[in-house]
Amino acid sequence: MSLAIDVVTIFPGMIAPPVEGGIVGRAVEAGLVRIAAHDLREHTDDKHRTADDAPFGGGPGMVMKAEPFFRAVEAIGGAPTERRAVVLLSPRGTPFNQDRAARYATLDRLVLLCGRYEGIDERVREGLAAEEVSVGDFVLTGGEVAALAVIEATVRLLPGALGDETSAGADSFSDGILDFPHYTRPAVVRGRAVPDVLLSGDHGRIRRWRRKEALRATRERRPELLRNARLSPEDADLLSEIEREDKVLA
Ligand code: J9Q
Repeated sequence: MSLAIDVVTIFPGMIAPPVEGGIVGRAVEAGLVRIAAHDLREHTDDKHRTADDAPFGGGPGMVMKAEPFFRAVEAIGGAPTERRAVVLLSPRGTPFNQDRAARYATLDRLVLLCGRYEGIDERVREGLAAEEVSVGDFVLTGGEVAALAVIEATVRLLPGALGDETSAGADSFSDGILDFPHYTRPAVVRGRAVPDVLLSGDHGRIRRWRRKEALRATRERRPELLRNARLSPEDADLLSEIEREDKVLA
């Protein structure tokens, strides 16, 4: 069975063109996924199609009203037996990551709710048992760009989405650490040479060097990832080497 993705937004035009091209567009054409953007304002009930209102308790900004989201999700429908997640994009959410993308890729339906920065009435999250998800610690005006990130990360994991050449399993993050650095021709650029090992033809040494540089980058830039990474005994050796090198330089 294929995945259905439904996006609820006041800006459906922000979703359509990005999902028409690239890997996602090809997956749609191949029938691996169906993507629909639904205009939240179609589910408002006044002549101005009002989707937001002032916050109870006062303060600046506007809060998105609950009832249009409930109606939009009811209109999307779906079989009672389908495996579904409702996801609310918000900077208050738990961090989106590759494990979550892999889970979404196993579902029958993914419903993405886009609000504006000030937020959506909390009763939407409660009433729809929505997972509140963040794609990073920065301020967006609305959830649409965050929803596109979730769509791309999820769809490329669907079997067949990447074609035969590439496998999602070989990607950065598939084992929870950062990727190694990459080089292509020419061998010298503006006086900067490619690391010798990559020209050696010794595939054992190359593999070990790449793994070490992936671990080094992770340790320097994202040390918190090493806590949960799937590390082998060789990885532990490489990390010890890196630590010894650091001490020599210090
Ligand atoms: C809706 N900043 O930010 C990071 N992940 C999601 C968001 C977000 C935002 C504003 C509105 C989502």
